[in-house]
Amino acid sequence: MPAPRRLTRRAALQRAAAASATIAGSSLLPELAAAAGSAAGSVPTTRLDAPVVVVGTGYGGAVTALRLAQAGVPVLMLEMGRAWDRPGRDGKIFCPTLRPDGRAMWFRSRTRTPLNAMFGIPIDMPIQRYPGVLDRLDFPDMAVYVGRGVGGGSLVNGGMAVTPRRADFERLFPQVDAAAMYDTYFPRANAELQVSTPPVDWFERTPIHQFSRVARAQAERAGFDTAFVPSIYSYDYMVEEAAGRARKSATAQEIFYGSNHGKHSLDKTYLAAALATGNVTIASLRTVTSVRAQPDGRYRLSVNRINTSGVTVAREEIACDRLVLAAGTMGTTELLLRARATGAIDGLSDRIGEGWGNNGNVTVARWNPLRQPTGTRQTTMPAMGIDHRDDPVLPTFVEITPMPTGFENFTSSYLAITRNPERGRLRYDAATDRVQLDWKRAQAAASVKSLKAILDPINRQQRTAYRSDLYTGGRVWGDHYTWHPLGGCILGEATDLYGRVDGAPGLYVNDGSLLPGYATVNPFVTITALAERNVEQILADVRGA
Ligand code: FAE
Repeated sequence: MPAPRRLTRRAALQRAAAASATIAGSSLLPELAAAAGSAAGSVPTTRLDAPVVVVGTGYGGAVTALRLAQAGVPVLMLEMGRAWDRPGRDGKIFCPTLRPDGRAMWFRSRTRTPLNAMFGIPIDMPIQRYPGVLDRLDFPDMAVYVGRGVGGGSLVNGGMAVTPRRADFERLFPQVDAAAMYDTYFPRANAELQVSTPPVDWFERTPIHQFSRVARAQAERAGFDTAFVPSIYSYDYMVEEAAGRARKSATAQEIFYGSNHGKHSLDKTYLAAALATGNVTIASLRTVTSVRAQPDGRYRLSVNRINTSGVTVAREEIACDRLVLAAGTMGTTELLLRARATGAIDGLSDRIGEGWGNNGNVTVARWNPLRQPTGTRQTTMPAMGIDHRDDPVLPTFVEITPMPTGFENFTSSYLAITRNPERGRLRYDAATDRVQLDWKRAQAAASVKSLKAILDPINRQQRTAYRSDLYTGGRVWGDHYTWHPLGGCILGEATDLYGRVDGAPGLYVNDGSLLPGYATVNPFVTITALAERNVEQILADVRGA
């Protein structure tokens, strides 16, 4: 297909003016503006034109928008979730974790929590169908959790902001210049994300981290090292919150249905800075259903604009010179697989959909001896991990996660990131027009083995056991779901070394789908830093350099 045209600044501004003239009015309050219903066939279609479109407002999309906008390039961002900027009737933007409502989950009539039982009793609750902030994509042997809304995964994640060790990064990305990553892009990402670490004195005495200290002491007694885990939850805020001087969020069980306070989610960092340039328009409640190459070298997106009932109230056909897919591993890969299968874009790589991984995620909880209580008040934001990454056979990073039930539960719980060589495959299913994941439960066995290698010795020493009452059916290992889907459009395989999609000039991927299924630690800092690196190439292309 022809190469995309070089975009002059004048042409870019003209297009952006045309795009924002049409979009801005509806993007200010898109959920309310879109309230009118529509019968099938009567949905109006609007045609728009934009120089650069970014699909998705998570880490990769937010970095891309900010850096292009700072360079004077107008950017239109499309996001299927809502903007989480207005409180509900209870005065809060996000709903309480223990009393969830529609804000909790993406169009479900019942919550689907990962730990779905307590003492064997199911804990999921009925909710209203609404474009809530946490989505769960169910496949036969794997459930994938993702964030929905302006800010993507940053709205719901555990805030753990871990930079991989340089040697580990070099093994994952041998063709990427590690010196540039560690001198420039990782520091830049950490600064923009406002990552902080807990003040050590405070950590050692605060009741809200008793659970961390108990699990640390047990790990160290069994001969394992531990390390602090940085966070995008502000520790300045956390200290005040723990002391009762700031409104409660992390100490009020808030986490995966959104944090009302304290957290530097992307809407407060990258996206706020991007909007402040005046060059970015964010259109929420817009689902991109397909992307297509036009004969003139541009791309066209078909977009459904939905209301808060999930009804499509309008359609938009948007043409652009450059298209950046940052819809996350699942969203980006689905759009590209659909485009390949339907012939909407010729020449896409066979590697699209390959190399999906769950970052070796597996979770588990252990009972503790009664003489080692973990505390009735716990923060939801983890701050410590068992660092077993040096093990040559089963390198593992095990985060000590809270279980903030509000009563003493004598439990230590963990999220492990393990090096599991197994990979799944995303493929397009024409019958449902959706992506399917080929992944079998047995593929998680290596991850469970890695975690057992650390926790079995601790159990032996403490004379304790794993809990089997936190999932219905008596399951012990949380190896059937993931917070960290990665891969599908791997850097240097489905794209070039900067996320430029093979065979499709002007089309870019800049999100977690570029990572090879495993990041050695929690992934968003790596996604952000790589996006910072890749966007420089996108900008050079836009300028025609
Ligand atoms: P992501 O942040 O997922 O953003 C993609 C955006 O695109 C989303 O807002 C989607 O709604 C939107 N989108 C998708 N498809 C479409 C479409 N067709 N049209 C329009 N919009 C679309 O992508 N990682 C860590 O490093 N530390 C943690 O502590 C951590 N905890 C987590 C806890 C939870 C509950 C979850 C769900 C994830 C967690 N993660 C954590 C993972 C992390 O949030 C995730 O890797 C990043 O958010 C991925 O960033 P991307 O830019 O790839």
